[in-house]
Amino acid sequence: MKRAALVASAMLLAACGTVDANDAQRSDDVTGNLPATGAEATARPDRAPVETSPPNARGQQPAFAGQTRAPAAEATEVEVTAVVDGLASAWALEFLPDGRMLVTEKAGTMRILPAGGGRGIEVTGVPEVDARGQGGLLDVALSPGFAEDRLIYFSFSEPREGGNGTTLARARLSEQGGTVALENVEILFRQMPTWRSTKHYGSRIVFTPDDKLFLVLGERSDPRPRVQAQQLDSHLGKVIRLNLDGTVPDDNPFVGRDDARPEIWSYGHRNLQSATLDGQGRLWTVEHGPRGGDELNRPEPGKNYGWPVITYGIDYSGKPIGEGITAREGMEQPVYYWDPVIAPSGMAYYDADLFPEWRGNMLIGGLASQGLVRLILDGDRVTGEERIDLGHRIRDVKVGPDGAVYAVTDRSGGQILRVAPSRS
Ligand SMILES: [Ca+2]
Ligand SMILES: [Ca+2]
Repeated sequence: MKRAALVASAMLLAACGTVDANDAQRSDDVTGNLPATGAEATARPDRAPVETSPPNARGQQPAFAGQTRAPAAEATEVEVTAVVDGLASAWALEFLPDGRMLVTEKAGTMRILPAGGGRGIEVTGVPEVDARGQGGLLDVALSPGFAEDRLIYFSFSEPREGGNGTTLARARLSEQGGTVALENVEILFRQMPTWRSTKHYGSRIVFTPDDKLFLVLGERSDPRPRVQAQQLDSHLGKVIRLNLDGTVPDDNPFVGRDDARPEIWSYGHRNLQSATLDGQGRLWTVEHGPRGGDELNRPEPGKNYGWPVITYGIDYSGKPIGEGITAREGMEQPVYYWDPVIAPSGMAYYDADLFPEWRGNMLIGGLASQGLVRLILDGDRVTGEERIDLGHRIRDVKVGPDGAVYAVTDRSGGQILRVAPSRS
């Protein structure tokens, strides 16, 4: 019997700079059959969950089996290489069609990085951002027609009269003679109301195959704006759906209602910082919950995801959130939740060839959890979870053109880590 357990050793072959060695080895004790290829093959229902710490919220029960602490997935042996370093609190990563990387940094810079490393070229013309607290230059995404239109979409904490707010813009990425500039910067959407806060801006931008976009947003955190996550006349704590030019699609769920903002797709969210489409083109999100309440959802039009009326976990003060309830009629349950939290960042749906056993899985960056969270899905249920320790707070996750997974580390001296199957 071949030992199925593989050691998740992160072999750090730094192409530039150094990476903290991660010599923590995970042992596991399973001696079952080796799986065939395929996403379902690494789900191991016989296993204990990866999370072994006690939950923050004692006494809360999941609404259904498998809603939290799914069985540990088959561990993956990976090799981690730092391909870029020296970034300053990078927030988002996208690959350009030629393989270079487009990166945002929180303080308000955007860079194009050569695939081989180095700090690359700074993009000029980025609007002013409010980089205090959790704010700054946030997500970036390439237009679906980028090869022809050279448009990029980006979100940022916009300084405004009376406060700030998350704003979505697009611009043409104009490159000539070794310089790159944003031209024709167009504001497409402003989250309203403007608020005085430095927290919970969201955000991620996701394009759909039918030429729409989702922008996922936070609820600005404080008790006063927080309740607006339940209000349809506010953009706080919402998933927003727009046409590519920023106008409102006719088939959005609240179009035509006087008491609702028409951009809203779903509501009752806390601070959404992860979003991606699955293989069927459906939106999935992960939001930062309270202490012990991070959650995975598949937001559907017009539905209420509960915050702050229902939630798992407790307030960071240790008190219950609201009435301390986890379920209510008319409010959606998360597909999955984490207590303790992972502190999610970017996420990616894996459909490449380099990790055949990961196809159909969700990969979520973790700030507090300092690595990748890999979720195995069976239909719309989570059946397995793996933690891939990268030893750093992870701010964004992308699947590269080579099928490797690229993870962006947070804070100064930030790196882009390439995660590939171990060659051993
Ligand atoms: Ca992005
Ligand atoms: Ca919820």
